[in-house]
Amino acid sequence: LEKKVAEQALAAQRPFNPNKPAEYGDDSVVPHQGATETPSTPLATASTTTENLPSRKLGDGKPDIGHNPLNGPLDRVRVDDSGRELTTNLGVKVANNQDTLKIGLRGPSALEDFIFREKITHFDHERIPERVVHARGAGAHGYFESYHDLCHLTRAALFDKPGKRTPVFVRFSTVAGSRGSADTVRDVRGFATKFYTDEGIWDLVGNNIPVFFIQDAMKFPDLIHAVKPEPHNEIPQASSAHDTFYDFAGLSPETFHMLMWVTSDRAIPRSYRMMQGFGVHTFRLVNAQGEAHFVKFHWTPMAGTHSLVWDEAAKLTGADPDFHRRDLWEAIEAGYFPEYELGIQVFTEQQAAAFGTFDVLDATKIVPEELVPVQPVGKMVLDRNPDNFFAETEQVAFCAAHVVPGIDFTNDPLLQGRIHSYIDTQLTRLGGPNFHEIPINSAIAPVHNNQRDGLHRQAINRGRVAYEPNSLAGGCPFQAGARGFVTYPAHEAGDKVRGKPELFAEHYGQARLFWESQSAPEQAHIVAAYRFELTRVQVPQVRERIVAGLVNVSPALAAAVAADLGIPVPPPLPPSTELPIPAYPPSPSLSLLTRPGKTGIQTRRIAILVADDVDGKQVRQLYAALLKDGAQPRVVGQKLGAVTSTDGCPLEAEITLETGPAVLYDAVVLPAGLAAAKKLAQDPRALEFVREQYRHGKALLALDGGTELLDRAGIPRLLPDGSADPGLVVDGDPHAALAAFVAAVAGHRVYARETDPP
Ligand code: HDE
Repeated sequence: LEKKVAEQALAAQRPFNPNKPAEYGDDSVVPHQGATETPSTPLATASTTTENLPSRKLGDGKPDIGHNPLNGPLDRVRVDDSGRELTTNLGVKVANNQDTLKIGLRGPSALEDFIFREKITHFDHERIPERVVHARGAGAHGYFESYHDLCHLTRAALFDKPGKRTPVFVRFSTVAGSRGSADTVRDVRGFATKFYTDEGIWDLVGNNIPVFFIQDAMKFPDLIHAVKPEPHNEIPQASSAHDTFYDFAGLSPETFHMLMWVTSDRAIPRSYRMMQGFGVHTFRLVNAQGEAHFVKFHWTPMAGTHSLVWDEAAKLTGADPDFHRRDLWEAIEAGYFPEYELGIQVFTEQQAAAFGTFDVLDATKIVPEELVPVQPVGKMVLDRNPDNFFAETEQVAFCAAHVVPGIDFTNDPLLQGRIHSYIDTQLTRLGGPNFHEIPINSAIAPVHNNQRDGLHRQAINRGRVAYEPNSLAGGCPFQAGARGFVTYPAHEAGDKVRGKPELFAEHYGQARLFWESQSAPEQAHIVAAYRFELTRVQVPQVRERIVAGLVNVSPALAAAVAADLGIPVPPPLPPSTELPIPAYPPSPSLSLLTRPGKTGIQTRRIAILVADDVDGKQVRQLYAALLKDGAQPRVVGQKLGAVTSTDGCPLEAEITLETGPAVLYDAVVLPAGLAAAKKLAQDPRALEFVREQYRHGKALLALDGGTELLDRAGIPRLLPDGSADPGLVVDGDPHAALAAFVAAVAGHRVYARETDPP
C-alpha cells in the first residue's frame, strides 16, 4: 500500500526538488511509517443504535460496573483514526498533507487546491462563542443509581426502582472567567447534571452553593455585567474583586447571604470531586396520582468537602491553571471514580408556608437541614472521561427547562427566568434550533414530533405528514396523555404586578446563620476574603457600603473587615423591610469541616522530596505504601533524572521543585538520608516548599535526616497553643509514622497552624 501511494503521488506531483528529497523531493511523498499502515482489524461497522430507539440497556437492570449505556448511542459518531489513511471531509484520500498546490515550486498557489481550501476553511470556523457565563468547565460521563423506589413521591423514571441506573453527563465550571481562565479562582462552581432517563432528559443545572445572588431573573444580566471584566478595559479576568461587582452587590442587599458563601472556602474547592452541589431552587416532585411535594436537591461528595487556602489557590492559578480539570481527569483515569450522593429535602406547601421567616420561592434562602432533613436517594458515579472535549464538554447544552414527568417547576422567579434563558443561549452558542441532535445532547428515549428542518438538521423524518392532527399518518405521533409530561395544576390567581413578597426583603437572617455556623478557621478565611476582595475595590464608598451591609450580618465580622481595610465601622445599611432579622439556631452542616469524606487518602497528591544520597529503599517502600492506599506519590527532585541512593540503586526524579511546586501537593515526605537533606536544606526552593506546605496546613512526614530540612525551614514542632501538631509527623517507628501521616493526609489540613499574615 505504501509503495502504491508513493508511486501514485510521485507520478502526480513531479517535479520535486532533488536537493531536498525529504522535504520537497521524492522522499516526502512517502508518509511517515505507520501513517499508511493497513488496518489490522476490519473497519468498524456503524452501530445500528440511534437516539430514536430505546436502549436495551436502560431500565432493565444493572449494566456492568463501569459500563455506561450511553456508550452505545455515542458509538455511531465516535471516530478512531488508528491505522487509517488521511481523507478530506468527503472521504477522498489525501496524498500530500504538507504542501499547497503551486504553479512551480516557487510559484503562486492554485485556487483549484480544494484540499487546502477545505482544510483551512474548516480551521477558520473552529471556534464557537463561549458560554456567556460558566465558560470554563470540565465534564465526565457516569451513571446515577437510585437507592429506593420513590414512586410515592415522584413518577420520574430514574427513581422507579432500587438499583436502577441512568446514564449521566456532568459538567463542572467556574462562572465569571472565560474559557481559558484558571480553575482555582474564587468563584461559584457550576455543577450541572444531564440525566438521560428512559422518559427523556432531565437537567439538574445546579451550583456548589445552595443560594444565589439575586431573587429575580430580571436582574441576572446586571449581576453578570457587574461581575465580568469591566467593559472599558476587560479587567479583571475571572475575579469578583473589583468595583463594578461590589457596587452592584452593595446596592442589592439581597446578595449578602450569597456573598457570605462566596467569601467562604466553598468558593475555592480543592477539587470538583470534593464539593457539594445544589439545585438551589425549590422544585416539585409529582407522583403518578398527581400529588406534589416541594423538593430541594443536594449532591454530597463521598470524598468529603475540602477546600484550598487562598494563598494556595492564588499560586495555583500560575502553577497549574488546569488544576481542577486535571484532577478530575486523572482521578477517573486512575479508576478512583468520583461519587456523589443525591439527597432530597421534601416538604409540603403547608409546611413551606409555616417556615415563616423565609419564602421557599426565594433563591437567596436555604431550607435549613435542621428544619427539613436531607434524605439520601441515590448516588452518582463518574466513571468515564469524554473522548473529545469540544464534542462533549463544550457542546453539551444544559437547560433548566429540561424536566421529565415527575419533576416540575415552582414559581421561584429566578427559576422561571432560567426556563427561558438556557434554550435561548444555545441558539447563538450552538448555531440553531437542532442542538438537541448533537450526540451529547440527544435523548436516549425515543424522539417523535413534527418539528422539522432548521440549520444542521440530522434526523431524516420519513413520510409526508409533519403536522397534527392528521389522518394521513394515522394520527401519529399521537399525544401521550397521562403517560406524558402533565404540568402540575397548581392553582394560581393574582393581579399582574412587578414586585416581590415582603418576606423576600429580609436579607440578613440566613447570612448571619451561615456566619455563625462556621468554624473559627472558616470565619477567619471569610474575613480574609473580604479583605482581599475589597482591597482590590478602588472606590472607598463601594467598600464602605459592603462593610455597612456586613454590620447587619455580624458586627464582629464587620469590625474585623473594617479594621483590615483601615476604616471605621460604618452605620448599618438600612434594612429593606420592617420585618425583624430572624434568629436561626446554628446549622453545623453549613461548615465544610462536618463532612470529612469516606475515601481516605485516595487521589491525594504527595510529594517525596529527594536529592543525591537519599535513602532510596525507604522512598520505594513509602511510594508503594502510599500508592496502595490510592494516593498519587511523586518523586520531586532538584532536577530531572537519577539521584544516587544509599542502597546503591539510583532513583528517578519524576518532576522538579520548579515544575512541581508545593501548591500542587496535599502533603510532603522528607525521606531519610542525612546527606540528601543537607543538600536540600541548601536549596531555597526546597525550603520554600516545606514552609508553604506547613503554612497551608498540609501534612508533613520527616524521617531521620528529613528533620534537618524542617529545622532549616524554621518549622515549629508544636502548634501555636503548645499542643502536638497532628499534621507534622517526625521520625519514630516508620510504620507508626506512616500510619499517622496517612491519617493526617486524610484529615486534609491542620488549620490551627495558620497564621495571618503568614
Ligand atoms: Fe445559569 N446560565 N443562569 N444559573 N447556569 C447558564 O446557559 C441563567 C443560575 C448554571 O455547564 C447559561 O448554556 C439565568 C443559577 C450552570 O453548560 C445561561 C439565571 C444557577 C451553568 C444561564 C441563571 C445556575 C449555567 C450560559 C438567572 C444554579 C453552566 C451558558 C435567572 C442553580 C451549564 C448556558 C454548563 C449557564 C442563564 C442563574 C447554574 C446564559 C438567566 C441560580 C451550572 O443560559
